[in-house]
Amino acid sequence: MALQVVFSPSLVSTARLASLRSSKHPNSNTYTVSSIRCIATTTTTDNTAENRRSANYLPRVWDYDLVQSFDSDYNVKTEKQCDDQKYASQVDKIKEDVKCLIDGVMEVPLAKLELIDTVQRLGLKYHFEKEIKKALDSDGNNAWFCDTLYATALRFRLLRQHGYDVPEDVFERFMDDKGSFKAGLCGDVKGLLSLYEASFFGFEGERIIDEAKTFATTQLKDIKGDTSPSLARKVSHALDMPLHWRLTRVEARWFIDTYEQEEDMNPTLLQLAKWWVDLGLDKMSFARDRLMEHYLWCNGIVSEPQYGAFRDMATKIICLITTIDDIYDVYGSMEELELFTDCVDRWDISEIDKLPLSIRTVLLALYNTSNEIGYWTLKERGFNIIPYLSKTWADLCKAYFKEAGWFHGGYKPTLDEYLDNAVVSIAAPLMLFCGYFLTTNNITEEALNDIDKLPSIMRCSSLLIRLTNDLGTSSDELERGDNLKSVQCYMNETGATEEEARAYINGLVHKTWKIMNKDLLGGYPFSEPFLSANPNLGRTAQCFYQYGDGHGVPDRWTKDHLTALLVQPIHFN
Ligand code: 0FV
Ligand code: MN
Ligand code: MN
Ligand code: MN
Ligand code: MN
Repeated sequence: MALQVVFSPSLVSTARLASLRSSKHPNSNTYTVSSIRCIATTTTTDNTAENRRSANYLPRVWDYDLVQSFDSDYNVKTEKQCDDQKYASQVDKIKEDVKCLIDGVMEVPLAKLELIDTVQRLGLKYHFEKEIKKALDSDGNNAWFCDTLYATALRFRLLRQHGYDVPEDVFERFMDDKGSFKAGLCGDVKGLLSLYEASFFGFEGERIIDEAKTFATTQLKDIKGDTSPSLARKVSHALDMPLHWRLTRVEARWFIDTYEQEEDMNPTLLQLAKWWVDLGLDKMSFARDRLMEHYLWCNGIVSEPQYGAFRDMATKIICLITTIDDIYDVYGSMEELELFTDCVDRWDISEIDKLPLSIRTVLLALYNTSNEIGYWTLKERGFNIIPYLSKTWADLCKAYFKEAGWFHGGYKPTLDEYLDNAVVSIAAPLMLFCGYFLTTNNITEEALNDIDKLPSIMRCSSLLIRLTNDLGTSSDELERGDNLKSVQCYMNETGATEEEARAYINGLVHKTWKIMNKDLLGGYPFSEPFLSANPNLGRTAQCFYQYGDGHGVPDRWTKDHLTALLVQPIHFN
């Protein structure tokens, strides 16, 4: 059915519009929003804000200045008149931590040598002279005989650098009878690089060290086999000029950049914090400001190091999702939501001035950010994803709009009717779709068409987040005014108590896992990491919502997870 709604916002009240819609269309499945055209004659303005509801969400718990201070951008912060004292005490704390590490007992002595090397390369040796000397003094000689080439050469280099007269024969056991380095070392790129840097600490007349330099240089110039991009970068940098010959400060600047590219470092997060603050949506008081939590979602969905591009861009998408969800659930009037939905559906920003400033800003952020991601995909993957991305956004907004209509019209759907829409309104299809095109080199129309139909594996994944979200968030949502969620739909439909309804929804979680377990056995034209993104999204949701709303209420277990994973990460490699 095509419905033409022509209204003047100043004349038709939100309530009347809502009741008009719900009385004519008790079953919202019978119309599509795309057929509605709003012709507004006046601009709605922020002045109507007096009537707006608020979700009273808590502010963010993460200080974005602090997140950005993980970067070396100290100057920017002084410009911003940030509190120097705060940074000074942070630096003192970090210095103390590093001193304790260098001073303390480490299970693996090699780890201490690596720490010393890192500190020096970062240009921070002068802070820790005493601790470094003490550590090297007590570094036992017995380790020489059990270590790898990498460790031996690293130890040799550090000791010689600090004035210890280590004999060159520590390398003898890596050589054959003829006095050449063993051929078996040729594939050990890390060891060769370490030997190369060590060989520049030779003395006159040291034959083994001369041989080490020739051998390592020759082998490194001709690396074969798999080398990670960051190791390859280090090799070419070393061949260009050995560490021992480089200016410390210049070297430190280079090393910071390289160190940031290491798999366990987080340049993505620094950039994201800059992006989010620049975008300004963190200032929208009605919406949740949850950058770090959104980044955690993306880490849960695809965690392999090489998919940073997914985590970067999908974090931006979830930031938008959450802000827009709050507009539909709490902030916007029905007529604004209708216009918003229509603009997204037409992927056309020519009418945005009819929206109040705050909502207009969010719409433009959605449009620009999505087009930027589309541009990246075109450039990197040779595929124009924008038509698919805009359709997926439109599907989401239509699902949001349907729920808003239910709420404002007082309509109570059955559980099935609710869930058909709610698997879309939880935004999992959009996130999973991003999980496909941001991790796949050969994007195919076949896969995109399958994804658009929400195949069982994606539906299960979406259902897991929807059900666990409803279990964790619906009490607060209903209190602040929102459509019935699965627990309440079931109660309304069956007369069950809340406790019974929760038990039933929990049973659905178990059932959904069983279906997905089967789906994971195969039959889809999808590959990794997209395949695993589906159960991973369910797992992430269960982590966020295990004890309540770990997304909307960010200061409890979610904060602990973020601290453990991002602020104090354990290195797995
Ligand atoms: C949920 O909030 C929320 F913020 C989501 C779904 C963002 C993260 C989403 C994905 C990783 C897909 P809320 O409980 O307000 O959502 P509903 O749909 O219940 O309004
Ligand atoms: Mn919501
Ligand atoms: Mn919602
Ligand atoms: Mn809602
Ligand atoms: Mn919810």
